[in-house]
Amino acid sequence: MKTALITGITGQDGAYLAQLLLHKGYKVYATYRRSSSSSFWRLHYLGLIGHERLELVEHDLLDPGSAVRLLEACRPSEVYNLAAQTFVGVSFEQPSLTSQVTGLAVLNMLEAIRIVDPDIRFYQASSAEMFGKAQEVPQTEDTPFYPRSPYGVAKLYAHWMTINYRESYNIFGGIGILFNHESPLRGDDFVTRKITSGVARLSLGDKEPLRLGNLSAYRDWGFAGDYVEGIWAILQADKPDTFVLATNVTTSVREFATKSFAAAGMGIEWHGEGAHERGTCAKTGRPLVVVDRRFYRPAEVDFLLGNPAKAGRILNWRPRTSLDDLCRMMVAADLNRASLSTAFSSAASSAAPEPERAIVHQLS
Ligand code: NDP
Ligand code: GDR
Repeated sequence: MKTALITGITGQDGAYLAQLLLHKGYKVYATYRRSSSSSFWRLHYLGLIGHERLELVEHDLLDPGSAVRLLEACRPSEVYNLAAQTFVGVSFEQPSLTSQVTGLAVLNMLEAIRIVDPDIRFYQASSAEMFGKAQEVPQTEDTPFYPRSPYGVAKLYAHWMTINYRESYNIFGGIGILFNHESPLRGDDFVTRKITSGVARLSLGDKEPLRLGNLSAYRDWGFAGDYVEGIWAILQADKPDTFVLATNVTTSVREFATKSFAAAGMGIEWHGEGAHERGTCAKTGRPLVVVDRRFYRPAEVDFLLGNPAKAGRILNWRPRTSLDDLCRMMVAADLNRASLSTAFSSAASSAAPEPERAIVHQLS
């Protein structure tokens, strides 16, 4: 039985990847960090809590020694390094923390692999944010980098460090440069989920319009469930290499919102420009979206479009979910949640949530 270690199990990709690896028969160790309110809602959503081959272990990226102990205890053949400070906007407010968690911590894991077992295959979650002010369209594995946020800079450090360990110590460092990928399990501060949960709320009668930042940014959005298959394939390749995973379709935030409202049966009309732009209901004229400058970033990544041809050729990986299907899937999930929570609060139920920590194992 193959053994994998996933860092960042409480995140979107960690949950989908754990599901995939368990389905493939792996024993999976998956890390989460200690906090007063650790949430495994994504694992609950996918029905993975209590799986006999899934073991949850505490690990904080900022403690270098614990990476060595983690590998000694789990003895994985593959490490998928997904944990990071992933919010680009937050990285402007917490640049130093982001540099440590998203950048330097990757070096800690690479060093731990070099010390404990250099045959471990290592996956680094690089990001399209490294292209930033994109130097060519579409972006490929050969496009020069120009990061525009502390997050992008930290990811670039980790990216080059992984290549450096590949070349210096022959460590199998597989890298995916992933473009934005979304799902019903996406964190609700990211723009897609913020939009689909707002659409659900507004379509159920809430009056408060959705407040968004830059509507004119373009992103290449795919479905996270497709992307974790590519992540796995990167570590099964004959040699360690770097791959872009993307859909080769780019869409503005405004258009994503239009599609999402349409998925809930609502038409939206756009008026004005820039910070004065707003979206109103095509039928009633009530405000649905307003622009709020608080969500603008000090430096923006205006346009991302990835070419995944290399992944198609070498890994036989292709995205399968269209953006329209993704929008429909996310809106349907958020409508379901919103209706459930309305029903739940109107029943005034005070049922205590399941004590999640009880099912967590500690490594001895
Ligand atoms: P999420 O934000 O959903 O998950 C991030 C994970 O990292 C969470 O489990 C979080 O734990 C954990 N984490 C954060 N800080 C620490 C820390 N100090 N110690 C231990 N764990 C920590 O991210 P995604 O699943 O979307 O992304 C997975 C990876 O892929 C990330 O590295 C991201 O940068 C990268 N990526 C993602 C893309 C996307 O579109 N989703 C695109 C390109 C790259 P907690 O729940 O406790 O906060
Ligand atoms: P991104 O995703 O920064 O691309 O990083 P995000 O969804 O946060 O932003 C996408 C674009 O939407 C614009 N935007 C808003 N963004 C947020 N979060 N909230 C808003 O209200 C809003 N209004 C407009 C942003 O300015 C931006 O242009 C994601 C993360 O998953 C990273 O970890 C990952 O590396 C990259 O994708 C690829």
